[in-house]
Amino acid sequence: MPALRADADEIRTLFSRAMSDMYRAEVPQYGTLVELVNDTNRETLRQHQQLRASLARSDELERLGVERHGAIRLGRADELRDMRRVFAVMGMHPVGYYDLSIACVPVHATAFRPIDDAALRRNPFRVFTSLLRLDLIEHESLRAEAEQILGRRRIFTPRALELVGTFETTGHLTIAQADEFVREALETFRWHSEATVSLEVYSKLHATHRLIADVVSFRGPHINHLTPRTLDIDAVQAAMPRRGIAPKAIIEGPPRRDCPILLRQTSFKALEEPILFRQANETMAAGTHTARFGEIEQRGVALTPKGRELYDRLLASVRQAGAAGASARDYDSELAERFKMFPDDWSELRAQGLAFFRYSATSAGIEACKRHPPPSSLDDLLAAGFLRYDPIVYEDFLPVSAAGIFQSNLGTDQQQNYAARSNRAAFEVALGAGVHDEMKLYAQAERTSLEQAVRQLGSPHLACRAMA
Ligand code: OOG
Ligand code: NI
Repeated sequence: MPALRADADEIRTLFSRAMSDMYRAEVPQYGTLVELVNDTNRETLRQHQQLRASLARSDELERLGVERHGAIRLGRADELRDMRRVFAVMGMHPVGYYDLSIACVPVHATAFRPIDDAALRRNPFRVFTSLLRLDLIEHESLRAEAEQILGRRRIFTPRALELVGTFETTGHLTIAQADEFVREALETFRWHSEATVSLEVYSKLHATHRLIADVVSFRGPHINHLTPRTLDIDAVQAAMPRRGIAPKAIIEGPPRRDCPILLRQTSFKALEEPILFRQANETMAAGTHTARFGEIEQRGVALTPKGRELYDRLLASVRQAGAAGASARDYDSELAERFKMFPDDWSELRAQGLAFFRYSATSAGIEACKRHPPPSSLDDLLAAGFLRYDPIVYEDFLPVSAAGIFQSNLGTDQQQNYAARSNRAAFEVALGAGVHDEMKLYAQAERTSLEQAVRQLGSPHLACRAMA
């Protein structure tokens, strides 16, 4: 009998569960945060039946409990390439390019995540993956030293890479191989309380940029946070102190709204953890390192390029007004004020082409269309109640927010001035592949849903006309 095959969605779910268990054991505050988020989500769903119904229609209720993202930082181009191969086994592909040099963080990044609707419904696990840019470090001898240290490490176990090879040649893993793969892959993300460098080298790297010390001084890219998805981030932010967690001052992203857009995020401060450093004379020296933190997020509707342009413009105007450096209360009210320009009504968001939606045929529509030919324009179909639309959730990240998350955990004293030097081409060469364009993915999801819905109403010709 042939061995049973594991599908990519199953492997991803196994992996994200294993990662969550590992992080919960290593960082107990993460477990507390997950409990708080689960309690809040339960309460929010109880109070908002419409939200519950909409999430149920988009198959998002099921995924809510397992949904989370993580983040890692890599040091070498070939690490990024192999990471892409490892994530491919779990059905996760690079989407988007994020240049963090704009925020004085010497990395660029992508998000590995599932890309098709069915896979996203099963488990939308994502990993924000940064690659250190040593080219942004001016100090030449330090750059050479960092390169040399990074050059010696192997972040994947030989067996993990072997199983990736099996997947690439046969197109699948058996269930037994998948279990082994998850165990082996997990090793790469584990925390190491022993550094690979001496305390002196660590301090030198740290003085240049804390992030460089974090990437260069260890055997592998420890997962630095795991983020559950909440349905009410303000409620969780307010409740954190009562459970002994101290959140950062402001929530990144758009303000609170009736119709949530994109992504709002907040985090708790990174922990100072004991580390042993390997000294030149082979003795060990005790020190600490601060890298791991907790984060929560609330996801809203994905914006079209037009909507995103408006979001970026409004956010920039708040930050230019200097509110980012002001008190949290000033920042929040300034943000809310400026975003009054952004329609906060589902039908306006749709009519103005600011956000992406998933269409579905209503049962009343299906019944009616059996008796009479349906109206042929999209607006008429909606007005007649034959079609319904629900927001398509934003599955990606936001560079300005990511910069804020990075910085709150690096300490705001570090303000190197890297000119914005986005280098997507170099990133894709390192990755060994192009990154997917998230806008195309959302547009396609919207188009497919409309085609299906219109077909369900019984007229294949309608599809082309409704979309025109
Ligand atoms: C990644 C920070 C970005 C997010 O949610 O925007 C991020 C990091 O600190 O490595 O995770
Ligand atoms: Ni994050």
